[in-house]
Amino acid sequence: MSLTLHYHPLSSFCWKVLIPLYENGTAFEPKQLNLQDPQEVAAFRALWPVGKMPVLVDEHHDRVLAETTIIIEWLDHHHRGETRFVPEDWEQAHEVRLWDRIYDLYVQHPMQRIVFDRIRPPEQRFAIGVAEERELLRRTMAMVDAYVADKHWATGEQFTLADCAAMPALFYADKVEPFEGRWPHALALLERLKARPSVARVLREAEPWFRYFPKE
Ligand SMILES: N[C@@H](CCC(=O)N[C@@H](CS)C(=O)NCC(=O)O)C(=O)O
Repeated sequence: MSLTLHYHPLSSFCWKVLIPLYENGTAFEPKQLNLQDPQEVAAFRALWPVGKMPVLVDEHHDRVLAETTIIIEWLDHHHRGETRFVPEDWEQAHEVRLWDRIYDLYVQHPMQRIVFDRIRPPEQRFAIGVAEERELLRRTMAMVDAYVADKHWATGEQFTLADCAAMPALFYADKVEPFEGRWPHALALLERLKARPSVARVLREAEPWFRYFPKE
């Protein structure tokens, strides 16, 4: 098979790439990574030294692709399907790319740091850092909520790259800073995203792993 995705079903950034693959029914081989296995980690790092999931190997084009946004742009160009993830219109594409960055950098990243702190031994936890990440996450969520108030998908009428970024970001952000009663429009967008078949499939496949999500 031409495409192989190195991933884990619980990983939020892996969801971001699974969504567009499922959206267009793109054929690929899923290779689940076991980060507890040093040999697997070494093999994965030989592929992509940064060591962040997911990584897509495109044999046909002889390319190893990392970084979710770059992977989705690649799929949109080389493995095009009915759903397009980057609009043809330059202004719209610019807006989509902005919100893709906002969801990754200011929703997912603070959320990840808050969650990762939970799995550290208590003496190595970083309370001030976590408080700062929460503050950033809350400020960003207030901005997201106001922006999506009049939108169906993350940036408007078209389901795009920004939605692929929004879904995992909002799903896990809601777990660490519950949206209910604070950010109703973001919550409504999250519910619409969860109902989309490609997203529902990602969530179904992640379900058996949810018990490993570190709660407070
Ligand atoms: N900027 C990267 C972020 C990817 C990322 O943070 N992946 C996490 C999983 S959600 C990861 O690989 N964590 C394992 C590690 O850091 O060792 C992207 O967009 O692909």
